[in-house]
Amino acid sequence: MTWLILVAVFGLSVAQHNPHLKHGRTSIVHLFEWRWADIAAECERFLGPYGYGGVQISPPSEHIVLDNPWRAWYQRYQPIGYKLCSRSGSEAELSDMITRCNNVGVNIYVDAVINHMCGSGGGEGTHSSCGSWFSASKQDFPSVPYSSQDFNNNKCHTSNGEINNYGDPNEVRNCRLVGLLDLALEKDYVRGKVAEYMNKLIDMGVAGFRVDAVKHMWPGDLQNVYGRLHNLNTKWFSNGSRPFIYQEVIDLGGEAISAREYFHLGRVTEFKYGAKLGTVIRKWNGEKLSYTRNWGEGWGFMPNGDAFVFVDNHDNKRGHGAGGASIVTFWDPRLYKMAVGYMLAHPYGVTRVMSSYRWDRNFVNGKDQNDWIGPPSNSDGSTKPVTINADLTCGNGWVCEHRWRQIYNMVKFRNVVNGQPHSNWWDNQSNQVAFGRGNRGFIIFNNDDWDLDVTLNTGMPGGTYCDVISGLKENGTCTGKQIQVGGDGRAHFKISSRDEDPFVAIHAESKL
Ligand code: QV4
Ligand code: CA
Repeated sequence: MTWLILVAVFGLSVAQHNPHLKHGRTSIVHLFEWRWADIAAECERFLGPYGYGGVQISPPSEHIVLDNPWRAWYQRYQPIGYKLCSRSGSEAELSDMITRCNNVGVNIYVDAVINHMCGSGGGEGTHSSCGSWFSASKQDFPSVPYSSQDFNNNKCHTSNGEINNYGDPNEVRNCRLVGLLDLALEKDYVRGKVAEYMNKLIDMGVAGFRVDAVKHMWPGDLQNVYGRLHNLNTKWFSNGSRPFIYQEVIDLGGEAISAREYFHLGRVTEFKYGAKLGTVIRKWNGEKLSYTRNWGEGWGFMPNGDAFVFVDNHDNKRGHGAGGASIVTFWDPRLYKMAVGYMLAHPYGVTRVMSSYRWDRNFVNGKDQNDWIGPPSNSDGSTKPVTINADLTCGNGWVCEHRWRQIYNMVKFRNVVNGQPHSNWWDNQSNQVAFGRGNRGFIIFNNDDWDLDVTLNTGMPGGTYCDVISGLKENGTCTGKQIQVGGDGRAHFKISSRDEDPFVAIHAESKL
């Protein structure tokens, strides 16, 4: 009996940590600001065939439309209701996308903005993505409906109603984050409306949620909301599957609120991961790749089973949020490919690959004045479609990091080595390191300014393998470097410090 209760309690607490990825897939990709129609096509033509397990989509809820700055990307983090028409498309297009992605085994995870509505200075009228009327000044959002009683006005005790001191948990949870009208999630009514929104998406077939601004919500309120969520749609998921929940909490240490407070509710974003990996890859603060022998919990990161990891996200790549200085992004492609390769080879955490659009940066005193610029758009403000070039890359200003060979091949690597232990570590006490994943894969990096030339035990069965960084296995032949593994598992590696990509990766399915 006690055992049964323990199972029930423990079962509940771990249920929302499982991303329900299918067909042995292990990574998701954030298709930031993509249109639903483009994501549907991408699931069928690329993500399914290349082994991606899921997509994080931009917030699908009705949002404010900003004129100043013009159609900033962050308008979607200012909901004005829960109708499902947004900059990415209509409810019908959203629904079609969810169905088509699920049908090729690619899950959809929704970015859920439930801490707040639009900014207090958001005005009044119908300048919203579905044209619903709202008034920010009266705190009136009739399409939900929410009225001023549904916001944390009296519960916030700061003079300007905003969060000024991150050292005070009451302030962080009950006051306004950059002026955003803060929902009273302790109210049964508000909890019900938020859960109704999320349940509608679950019933349509999504696999879970990236929950926005979780630091700004009380764990108890979230527990209540998550507890109201339906099981996943049995058309695509097994009976009794709970939605995957990964919660955005920026915890770099030193604040009153810690990531730990949310572990029992779902996974949590580990922001130390990208900040530290960027520092190591850039060789800042005397960091070296050889110090990553105990990467993961050994570096003070959260427990593996709670962690959701990424090299960069839509905020810290453009200086929003916190801890952005060391973050590597597509703007530094050589370092970026190594960082993403390292993340995908390493067993720690559930991994997310970023996919971006390009914008014109304009740094003044180290701050990008154009950090607000939205996705590639037509003059009427509509988002440009993602076009695909013959070499698999994207056009129209879309970067599509997830389509870079070095990155999609490492997504496949992670699938192939899934469940295998971190093994056969080697380093030169500097920035040359190598490690394997049991007998299924092996990766080696040269981030030093001199050449690497070494023979190592890979743990792999003997044979000729194709390096999936410099090329790939195509019709039984290799378009890149070939690596000979002897019957004893040993292989010779040479990586020039001037190579376009100074790392090599082989896995069981790249064997020729
Ligand atoms: C401004 C002033 C306020 C004033 C207000 C008056 O700064 O002092 O009270 O006007 O209305 C935008 C503007 C911001 C503006 C605000 C409200 O940048 O200047 O306030 O709108 O009008 C994104 C952007 C924000 C943007 C917000 C809403 O990053 O710049 O604010 O969307 O459009 C913390 C949090 C963490 C958060 C991170 C950025 O703990 O949760 O900051 N990250 C998530 C998302 C992020 C999003 C939000 C949270 C909010 O990943 O993209 O913020 O939903 O670390
Ligand atoms: Ca709040």
